[in-house]
Amino acid sequence: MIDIDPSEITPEPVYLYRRQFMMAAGALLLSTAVGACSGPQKTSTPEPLATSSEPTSAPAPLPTLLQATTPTASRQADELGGELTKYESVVGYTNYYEFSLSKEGPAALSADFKISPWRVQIGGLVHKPSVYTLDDLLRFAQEERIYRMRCVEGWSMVIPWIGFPLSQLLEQVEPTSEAQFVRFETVYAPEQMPGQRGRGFEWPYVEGLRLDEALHPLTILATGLYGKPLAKQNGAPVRLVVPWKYGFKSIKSIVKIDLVAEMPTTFWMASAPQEYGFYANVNPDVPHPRWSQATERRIGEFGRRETLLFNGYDEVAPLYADMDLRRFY
Ligand SMILES: Nc1nc2c(c(=O)[nH]1)N[C@H]1C(S)=C(S)[C@@H](COP(=O)(O)O)O[C@H]1N2
Ligand SMILES: [Mo]
Repeated sequence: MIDIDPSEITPEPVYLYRRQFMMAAGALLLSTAVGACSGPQKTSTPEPLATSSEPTSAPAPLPTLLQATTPTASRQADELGGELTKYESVVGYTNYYEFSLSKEGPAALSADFKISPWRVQIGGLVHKPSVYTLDDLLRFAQEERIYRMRCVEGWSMVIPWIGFPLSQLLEQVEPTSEAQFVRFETVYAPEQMPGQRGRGFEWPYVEGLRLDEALHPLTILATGLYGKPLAKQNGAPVRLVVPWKYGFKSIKSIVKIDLVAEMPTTFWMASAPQEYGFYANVNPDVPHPRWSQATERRIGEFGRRETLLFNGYDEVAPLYADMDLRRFY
């Protein structure tokens, strides 16, 4: 459905991680750069790899990100020149309300959170409802994406994610013609997540995208960052990343994805409808009731920077051509 070269997505070269099944060790290797001028043998085409529902005759040893990647990012900045946020900050300053309302709490409080075995159930308005294990998800070619992340609280980071386009997964389950939205759910595990035992929120955390947003090539499911598997406090083992929307849309530790006909009510819409809408596109001209969105603090920098419409990802503007962007959605 979507067949787009990574060089069309970001102006700078994108380095792809590819699975090399012919390698004896089956390790995931850092492959060649794919840039605007790369040759015809480039690696942008997703490999037609087996999914859980398809039998494989000779199962190769499954590579995993744990044995796979380099501990550093392949580049040091985003395409606008913004330096990568330090790894220590990305894993140390987090929002994960299931574990803690503080930024520093989730790292320690998630230490015993069980991320294996892990299953993501995909259903609703699809022709092929499926259950994917984490290894199934890691069969999609993993690539690095350096994205800005802008929290609605007014801070931002630049993070080198590892993951794959959500569109590839959605194409495998074949949404029906009635499907208009995608609904995502975080695991519900109150015995492991102290925040889910408290009151005031409706657990589990739920997020949603319009189907065309979900299929946009910038939208990824992330399984790692900085060349390593995701830390638990960052949403291990698999989370959404939608870089042109406020960070709360990028739901962590996903166990369920449903294609639906109606706009889903998200965790934040249910918890504070006056403060949060469904779309939540980064927009410096539309203030949140408690925070101006005109500027942001880049973690690790002094002073503030101007916030960019769509967080600087102008290519998504056509998705909203019919919407009044000054309205709070
Ligand atoms: N399940 C879940 N997902 C979540 C959150 C959360 O509390 N629970 N916080 C969101 C918010 S507000 C932000 S800004 C990002 C933060 O991602 P990071 O902590 O990995 O930087 O995760 C989002 N995803
Ligand atoms: Mo956030």
